Amino acid sequence: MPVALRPTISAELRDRLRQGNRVLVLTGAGISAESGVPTFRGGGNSLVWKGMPFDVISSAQMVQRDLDAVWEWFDYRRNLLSDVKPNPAHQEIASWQDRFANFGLVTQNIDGLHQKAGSRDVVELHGNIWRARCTVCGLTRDTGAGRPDACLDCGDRLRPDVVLFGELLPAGAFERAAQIAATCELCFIVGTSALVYPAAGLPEIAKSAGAYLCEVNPEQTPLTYLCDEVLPGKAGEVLPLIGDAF
Ligand code: BJW
Ligand code: ZN
Repeated sequence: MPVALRPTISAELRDRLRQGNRVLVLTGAGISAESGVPTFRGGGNSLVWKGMPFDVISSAQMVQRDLDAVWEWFDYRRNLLSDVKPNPAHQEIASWQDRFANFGLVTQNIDGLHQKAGSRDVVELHGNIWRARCTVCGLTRDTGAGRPDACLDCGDRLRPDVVLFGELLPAGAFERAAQIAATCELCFIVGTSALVYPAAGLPEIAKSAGAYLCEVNPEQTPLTYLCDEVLPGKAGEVLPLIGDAF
């Protein structure tokens, strides 16, 4: 039977974890994979809905063309997420906010699992599936499993408060993330294919500012070559190992 190898955390990373104050964690869909949330790309588990690839249905054009179809897609996704719980990777990261003087968590995920695990001040680059936004006045409201009807202010149509392809990120979100990246000493990149911009540019900002980059992912990504340390494996297994190393 094959023996599962645990990735080795270098002495350098251990030192940096013990001495570092300014830490950034950037997460993507892979961190929620062990909670049962499908990722977008790779792993044979990519999201396709009614024969449409996710980048077609999750696009600015589709909101213009067929908002009902977009809602149906997000109803399906909210339903998938309704019983999902944070995994040890979310929990480990939540504990880091009290271990480092300056800790920043930036996520591309819309599932809210970091907050469920206890993380505060999460920078959500791509919005949140549990919120809806008015297509006219921009007012947002929380949404549960059911679909909210109309804007409570102007009565116009709501849409999911998520960032689709071809749409701008929420005002200030990337700027906040870039500021954390530009001032961090240690940057963890967890469970992202690093294909979607501008999120994928954050580790490059951190690297240019002199940070030590560490990637946690079972697969290689376009950022792997840039990283100082690569810990191959599942986030739910590797993150707790990192937590035990300092
Ligand atoms: C595990 C694991 C385990 C598995 N443990 N790991 C520069 C160059 C080229 C294009 C652009 C550019 N700048 C902007 C663009 C356009 C576009 C873009 O980036 N396109 C590229 C794909 C080519 N970007 C945008 O449109 C953005 N807007 C923007 O830039 O505005 C300005 C603008 C406006 C108009 C025109 C042009 C520019 C917005 C991007 C919004 C992305 N939205 C989505 C959908 C959200 C809603 C929904 O959920 O439907 O966000 S797309 C999707 O991808 C989702 C994710 O947040 C995002 C990133 O995916 P992520 O998280 O990396 O997941 P995966 O599935 O790709 O990877 C999972 C990884 O986990 C893998 O590596 C696995 O190996 C790993 N893994 N199990 C650890 N257990
Ligand atoms: Zn409104």
